[in-house]
Amino acid sequence: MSGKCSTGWSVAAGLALTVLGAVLAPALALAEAPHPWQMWMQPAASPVAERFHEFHHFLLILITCISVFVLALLMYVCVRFRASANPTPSQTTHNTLIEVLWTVVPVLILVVIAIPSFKLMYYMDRVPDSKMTIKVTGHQWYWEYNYPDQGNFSFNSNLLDEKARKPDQPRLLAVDNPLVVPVGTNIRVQVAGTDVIHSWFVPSFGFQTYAVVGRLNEAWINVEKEGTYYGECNQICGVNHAFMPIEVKVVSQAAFDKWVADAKKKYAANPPAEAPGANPTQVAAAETAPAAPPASAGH
Ligand SMILES: [Cu+2]
Repeated sequence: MSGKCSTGWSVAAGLALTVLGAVLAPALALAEAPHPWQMWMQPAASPVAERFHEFHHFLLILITCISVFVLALLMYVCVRFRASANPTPSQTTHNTLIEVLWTVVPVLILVVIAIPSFKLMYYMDRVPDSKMTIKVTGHQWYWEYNYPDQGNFSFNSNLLDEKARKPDQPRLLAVDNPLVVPVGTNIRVQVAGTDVIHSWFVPSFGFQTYAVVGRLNEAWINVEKEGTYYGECNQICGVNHAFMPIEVKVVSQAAFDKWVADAKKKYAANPPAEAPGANPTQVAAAETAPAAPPASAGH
């Protein structure tokens, strides 16, 4: 299968999937959350997610071609060489040309897959010219968000109580304090954990990074459209694993600046409760600034 052909097909398939998605998802304009009977993936909202989708379509075409080819070969052999049509079977045991081909061709296919795969892996790993950093900390069972570049304030983000939920807020996805980020900005997202392994997963951002105790994992987002995006912890982390959703509000820079001014006051007056065990925010601060005073023992 030539590269040109596969690119053409993956573009065509991508278009077909997009049209199908648009037909199936009329309720939520460019849905940022999963919805009933959804097929395919949530629409891409970041450059990384767009590349994920392209790579997925390319692989889907490739594996479909391989499966159809193998199925056709099998069917041909079953029919052409069945006992009644071929009473005296061939005694051939070796064919050098075919053996070389069935070794070399799969290797070449793997190389064709590996090159864009590695390119994508490095692309999602390297934060291009980040304008700000957000620190995400997984707790049993909620997320803590920290804004080191905006005065280092932090807050906890918990599943919204059913009684507090408004009709337009999705059940089990809406939270009390969503993460707020500016639109169209390269944002470095650092992810850590305090108790067990969690995973910060927002499908439309193409972002899924493990929150591991004692480690600081990193990836980046640049959300192209304002809106509310939802995700979930996707590493089984205990009894309330299903109840630590992620809500991200993507707003204009001006709205973000205003939100930061308000949030600084709101969360300074009411800082997040200290989780049992090490607080990785303090660990990270101590690592970057060795002269920092030791963390105070209480509030
Ligand atoms: Cu979790």
